[in-house]
This record gives sequence, structure tokens and C-alpha cells, in this order.
Amino acid sequence: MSKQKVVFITGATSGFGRATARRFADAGWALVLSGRRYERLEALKQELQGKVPVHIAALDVRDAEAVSAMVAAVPEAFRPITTLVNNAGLALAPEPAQKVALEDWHTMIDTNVKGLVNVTHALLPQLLETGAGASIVNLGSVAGQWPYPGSHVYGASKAFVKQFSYNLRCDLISTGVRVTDLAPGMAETEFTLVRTRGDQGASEKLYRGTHPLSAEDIAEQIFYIATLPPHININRLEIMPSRQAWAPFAVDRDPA
Ligand code: NDP
Ligand code: 8X3
Repeated sequence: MSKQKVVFITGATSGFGRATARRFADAGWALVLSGRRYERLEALKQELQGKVPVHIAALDVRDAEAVSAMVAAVPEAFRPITTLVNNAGLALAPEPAQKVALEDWHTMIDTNVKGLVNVTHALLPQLLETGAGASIVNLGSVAGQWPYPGSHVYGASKAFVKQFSYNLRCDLISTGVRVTDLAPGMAETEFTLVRTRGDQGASEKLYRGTHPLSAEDIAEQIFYIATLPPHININRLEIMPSRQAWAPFAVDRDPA
């Protein structure tokens, strides 16, 4: 019998992370699920543990010591990890850079950059143990490639995710561990609710009248990336809804 495959997902309490847990469970993978909202992890465990083994742990990825303790406490039955989905992340403060509180910039860097690095560092030994067929899927964004107003540190943090993913590939080339920067465009999750600090109206308005990506669309891509034959590495996968594209350059003009 082939060895049980295990996926480790950060930010499994909502959006992409939760949909990814469900997608991998459908395929029989064991799940290690983390996020800060423990009650949501418990609910997901209740939902999925009839299908596959599920280990949950409350985790704030910004806390490097907590990350390393949580990884050390993963039960033997869930080791080594086959696939790491570095999904935990957020955008804050959609207003222009000059109006944003420094604390919001720090929170995005601490979560999207340092948090992702904390988890990657803690799990690399297990991924190396898995070797051929292991994957790290990092959630980047179109914002890491394309500038737009109000993206400031969020987009910059996702540009870090892209370059870190590429650079990891260089070091891991002979290990069998694959790395992908998965860069979605507009997807309807709790993302905009978080970005607008709980403005349900703003969130609904953004997605209304168009056809955004769903969490399940992205989960399907993550599953695809992680289950390709071991000799294939998707370096970067950028995905937009068909009804999203770029806009013209902005030009500042003198008043007429
Ligand atoms: P959601 O807000 O629905 O989910 C975000 C997840 O991240 C939650 O499970 C949340 O869990 C977790 N999270 C946030 N901060 C922390 C933290 N400090 N420690 C641990 N977990 C944390 O958004 P999405 O599912 O849309 O976003 C998932 C990822 O995809 C993010 O990295 C986001 O930047 C990226 N992305 C999203 C796009 C979109 O349009 N939706 C497009 C491109 C990329 P909890 O609060 O319980 O800790
Ligand atoms: C989230 C997608 O377009 O808001 O990363 O930057 S977008």
C-alpha cells in the first residue's frame, strides 16, 4: 500500500484554506489544519474526520516560536508532510499609502512575509524527508506582479512570496521538493471583509455584478499542482476570473 499523503494548510479556517482542506480530504489525504480561530478548525475537523485523519492546531503564523512548537507537536501519524500550503495571509487598509497606519503595514509584513517564512523554515526538514513529489504551494497574488492603487505593502508582500518561491526552487533543485507561487486575482472569500475591517457592504459591492473566482476554484488548482507527476514543477500560476483584466496607466493632468 502506498504511504498516506499529508497536506499541511495554514489559514484553514476560511476561504482558500478551508476549501483546500475539503478538496484534499475528498482525495483521501490526511490533513494538518491551522489558523487562529480554533472553533472553526474544530468544526472542519468534525466535518472531515469521517473521511480522513485530521489534526488541528490553533496557530498564529507570526509567532515563530509557536510555529516551531506546533510543527514539533504534529503526531507521528501525520509525518512527514507531503505538501505545504502556505495560505495564511491578509490585506489591510485599501486606502492610499499616505493614509495607512504603520501598524497595518507591519501586520501584513509579519503575516504574509514573516509568517510564511516561519512555517516554511519549520517544515522544510519534513518536506526534504518526503523528497520526490513533495510540494510547497505559496499563495501569492496578482498584486505581487501588477501594481494598483491601495495595494502598497500588500502587493509588495506578495512580490516577496513570488521571489522567495523562485529562490527556494534554486536551492531545492536536487531534493525533489517543488515550489509554486500561486497567484490568484479576484476571489470571493472573507478577504475583502478583512481588508475593509468588517465592511460587509463593501465586500458584497466588490463581487456584485461580476463572476469572481471561488475558493473552490483555487483549491482545485492547489490540488492539481500538488498531484502532478514528481518531475513537473509549476513555477508560477496566475489566475484571474475571465471578467477581470488590467486597466490603462493612470496619468496625472493639470486642470483644464
Ligand atoms: P480569507 O480571509 O477567507 O482567509 C484567510 C485565512 O488566513 C484565514 O483562515 C485566516 O485564519 C488566516 N490568517 C490570517 N492571519 C493569520 C495569522 N496571523 N496566523 C494564521 N492564520 C492567519 O482570505 P482568502 O482565503 O482569500 O486568502 C487566503 C490567501 O490567499 C491569503 O494569503 C491572500 O492574500 C491570498 N489571496 C487572496 C485572494 C482573494 O481575492 N481572495 C487573491 C489572491 C491571493 P484566522 O483568522 O482564523 O487566523
Ligand atoms: C488579492 C487579489 O486583486 O485584491 O490578492 O490584489 S487583489
